[in-house]
Amino acid sequence: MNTTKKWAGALTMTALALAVVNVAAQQQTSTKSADAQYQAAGSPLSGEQMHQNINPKAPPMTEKEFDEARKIYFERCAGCHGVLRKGATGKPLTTDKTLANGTEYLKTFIKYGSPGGMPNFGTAGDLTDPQVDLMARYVQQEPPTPPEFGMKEVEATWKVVVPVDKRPKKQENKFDISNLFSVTLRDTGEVAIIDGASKKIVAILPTGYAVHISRLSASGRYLYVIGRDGKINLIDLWMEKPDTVAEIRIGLEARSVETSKYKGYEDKYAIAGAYWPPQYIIMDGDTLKPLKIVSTRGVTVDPQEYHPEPRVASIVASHYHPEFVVNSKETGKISMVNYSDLNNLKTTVIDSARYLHDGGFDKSGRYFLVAANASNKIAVVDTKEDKLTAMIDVGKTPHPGRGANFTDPKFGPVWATGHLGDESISLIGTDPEKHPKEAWKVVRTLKGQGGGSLFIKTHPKSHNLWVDTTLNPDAKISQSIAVFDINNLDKGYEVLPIAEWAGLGDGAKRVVQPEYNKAGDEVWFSVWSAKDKESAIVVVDDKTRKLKAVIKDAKLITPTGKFNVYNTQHDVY
Ligand code: DHE
Repeated sequence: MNTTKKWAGALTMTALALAVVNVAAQQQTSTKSADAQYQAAGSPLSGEQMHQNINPKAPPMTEKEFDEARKIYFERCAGCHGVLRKGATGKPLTTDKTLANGTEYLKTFIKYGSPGGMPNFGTAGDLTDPQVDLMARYVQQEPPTPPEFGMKEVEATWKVVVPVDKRPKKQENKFDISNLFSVTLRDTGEVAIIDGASKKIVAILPTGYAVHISRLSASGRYLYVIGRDGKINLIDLWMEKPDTVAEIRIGLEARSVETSKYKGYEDKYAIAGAYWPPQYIIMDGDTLKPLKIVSTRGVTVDPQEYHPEPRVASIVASHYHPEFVVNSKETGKISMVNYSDLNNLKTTVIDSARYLHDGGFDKSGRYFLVAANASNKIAVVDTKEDKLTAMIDVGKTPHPGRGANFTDPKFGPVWATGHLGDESISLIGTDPEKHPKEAWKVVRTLKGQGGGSLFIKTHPKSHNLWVDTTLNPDAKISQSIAVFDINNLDKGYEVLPIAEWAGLGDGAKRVVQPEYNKAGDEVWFSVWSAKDKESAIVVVDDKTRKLKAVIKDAKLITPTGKFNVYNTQHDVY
């Protein structure tokens, strides 16, 4: 840690105002809410050098204590409260607030949690009493600032492993590339490339830490994967054994990557969004050469005030203009970034609501629907007109992944999302021309197994709608999947015991992210356990809903996201 003042060493605590003990919070001893559990994943920033000013009004800490607290903060708290503690899904923890609350009050919150969603870190056994005390003192210090990551730092990480002229001129392997799956092996820092037909692992490639998503170039030749640590691997699927041909780090923490899809720009550009520093970077598509960095720092939609840390959430590529659709979480702004002239960058900024997270296109590919999760809304953007089409109230904390498009027998084309915060599944009408009355309204609400849903999926050739409940606290629910018949939605859902079908030993065995093969006749599910436990991928026959295959391998550690090349390339979901 780079301290600007010397630490005075351990001192006794200064006098502190005793805070009112929140009885409701004390009584709350339940497990973490699905939402809090989801946000609580560790940030790679815990290992970064940071700049720190001491706050003389805060209870003193030794440098060692401070370092330990900082690590805990980035592992457990930053996801909700933000790097600079300005607040996101969690409340702001800036020192004007924390100093006013005082140590005892803060300790109560950290230990017992709150009905508002703060996890009970103490009583749940995640933090010891001394650690609770440590964190209560830490949040009264000024938040340390991680370093910036500008072009100099980005360029220093850029590596072209195989130059473009040394790469294959045509496909050198025999795989059906369009039916390969890129599978995140979250805790080993790898992706597995699995052949959809044989279900064999074709390659396991080292990547950044905990790859979050994979995306394809417009041609389907190049695969881009991004780690939480901001590292992108560009993988050439034409090589005899697909492998990394270029890599780069675009920031210190990141989740999203996308490629240019507009006619004339196929395979030309890639873009990636960072959580820290809050910025996105446009790169050459085939080498990852960094071309342009744009900061997302700015003013929130409501209230209109400056936010220093608007993390870049989902990014998709427009089919109507040479544009990327970049969603900034904390400001609630959707930027349509035109990449036709990078030196004179034109961006249309659309106000929606906070906090923007994940989303996908409607069936036509014209409208992009994105979850504003803390506002319990879906924002709809018309990528042809570059305008906000609608803001739609849905259930609690929508989490669609890319969502699911299908034709409701009564209401016509719809796009659906599940929710982290309740069991509802909202179906939104998406055809303003033939079904204007239903367009951009919730036309139907289904009742699923429970809250904690992360992903929902169907396929144009299927009549099944699959809804996971990965983060539901009830193991029976998190280890199974609900499937609805699209032609008979009133009938309710059938439950398939996916984790049981995997035939694994003990472990969390959370069922996560349905993904179709190219033909749309089978669905893949990850059965996700901890790093030291066995996990698997379960393949279900879409027509019969019966088990088709279980993919197991000692190297298949913590599989989460799976991205079928064709479906990802063509936005089929
Ligand atoms: Fe994700 C998509 C962020 C936790 C698996 N996740 C996304 C996207 C964002 C995001 C911004 C959209 C990218 C896009 O479309 O461009 N995810 C975050 C978080 O900030 C969060 C809440 C906490 C964290 O620390 O990362 C988080 N995500 C998780 C998980 O715990 C999951 C289940 C397991 C994991 O790998 O970490 C997870 N996220 C995924 C997957 C997708 C995703 C599989 C892509 C789904 C798809 O079908 O497109």
